[in-house]
Amino acid sequence: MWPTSSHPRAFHERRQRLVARFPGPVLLPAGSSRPRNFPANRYAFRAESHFLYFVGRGVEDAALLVTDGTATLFAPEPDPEAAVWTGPTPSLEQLSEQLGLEVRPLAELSPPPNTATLPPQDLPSAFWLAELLGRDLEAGDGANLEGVDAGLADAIVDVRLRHDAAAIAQLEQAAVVTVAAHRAGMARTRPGLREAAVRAAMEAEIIAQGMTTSYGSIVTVHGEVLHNERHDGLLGPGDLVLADVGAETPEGWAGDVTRTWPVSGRFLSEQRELYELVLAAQRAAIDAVRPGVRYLDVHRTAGRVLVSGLTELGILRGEVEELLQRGAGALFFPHGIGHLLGLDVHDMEDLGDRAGYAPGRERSDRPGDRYLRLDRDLEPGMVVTIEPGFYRIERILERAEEVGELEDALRRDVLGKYASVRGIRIEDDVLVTDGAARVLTDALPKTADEIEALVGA
Ligand SMILES: [Mn+2]
Repeated sequence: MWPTSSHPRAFHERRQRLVARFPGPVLLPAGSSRPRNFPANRYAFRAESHFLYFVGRGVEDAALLVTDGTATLFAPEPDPEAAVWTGPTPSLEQLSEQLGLEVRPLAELSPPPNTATLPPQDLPSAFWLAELLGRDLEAGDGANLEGVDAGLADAIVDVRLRHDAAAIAQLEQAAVVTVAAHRAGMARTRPGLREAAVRAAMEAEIIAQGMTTSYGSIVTVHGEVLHNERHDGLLGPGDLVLADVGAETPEGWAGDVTRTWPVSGRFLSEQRELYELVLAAQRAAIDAVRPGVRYLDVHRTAGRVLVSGLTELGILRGEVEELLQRGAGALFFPHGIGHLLGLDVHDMEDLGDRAGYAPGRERSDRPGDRYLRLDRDLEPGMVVTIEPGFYRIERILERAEEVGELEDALRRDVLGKYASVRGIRIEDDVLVTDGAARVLTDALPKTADEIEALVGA
């Protein structure tokens, strides 16, 4: 699938929705590309998500000003010299036509007093913005906003929280390519390869279809390292590969999917038992995704299935509700059930918990719950990930201060039989509708039998 763009009308409507909630003035910077090691060698430019949401295209060093209900894009004039190196860039008139938006030279930008903004992620843009607005701004400090900026952040969260039709179409495109990447990864897998070869097969699919990855790919036989960034491990015949890989559309919308599969193409029986338990937890959590349901309860639904299953397997002993009360689930599932998904893989996490947590709700300090990135009542149009896991994490299981009084509930002899499992996670992208949830990444199989048929095939 070669990605298609949203109609300019979608961005006009988004700007109107912002103006209705926050009269302005508002200035949203696109940001700058960041140098790798010297100024001319740069990472690929990826615009600030808030800018992309209202403009639709990353225009480097540009800024969107919305004042008196009117939006104007201020953009650098194309440098004729740069055309030699980077090819022709559209004139400001052409840009205006393509975006359906008034475009003026950046040099003319003069924001009115008390203009609200959101801190960009890169340092030079933050300096530029601070000077332009005559006040302090720190790059990436969106979690600590005050005054007019906090009002703008709340308005933007309210606009971006529920996705419009154009956004859902983008997320669907990201999902199609993400699914293709996972199929390619499963097909490429065989014993003796390095993790990097599987990662390459997955990312090749994403690049070949005109997209980029939406975050650093996790492709590892050490799934117990939750955000493993290494790809140098060898695939052993008895290993499970955990791949958490997502595609991003040119408009910036993310896919975020995890699958876990056996290198040999056949799950060992203990691997299959735990795989099916994680899958049952995932399905129960997806079934719980309905409008009005509190996301914390979706998280707890998955935890209940996991703990109940672990008592049936004999890994935990005790009464399920009591084990849950005591936090036993977090021994093997220490992270949250998922997060918001949109332009950011953790959507609007640049604004801290302002997006993920409903007003009046705060992070719990309980093990497991404390890493939950979202605790709102679900509403139609929200897209969330559902990603329970089971991990044998030495750092947790081998430390008395982590296990604590749960030692009596933990049957280490039984757990020892599951040594062939280091980490299992199953993740899909789920749209909240008026009724049952719609799984955007449903085309990617996840039963143990289906997965076996795809590996090495
Ligand atoms: Mn995720």
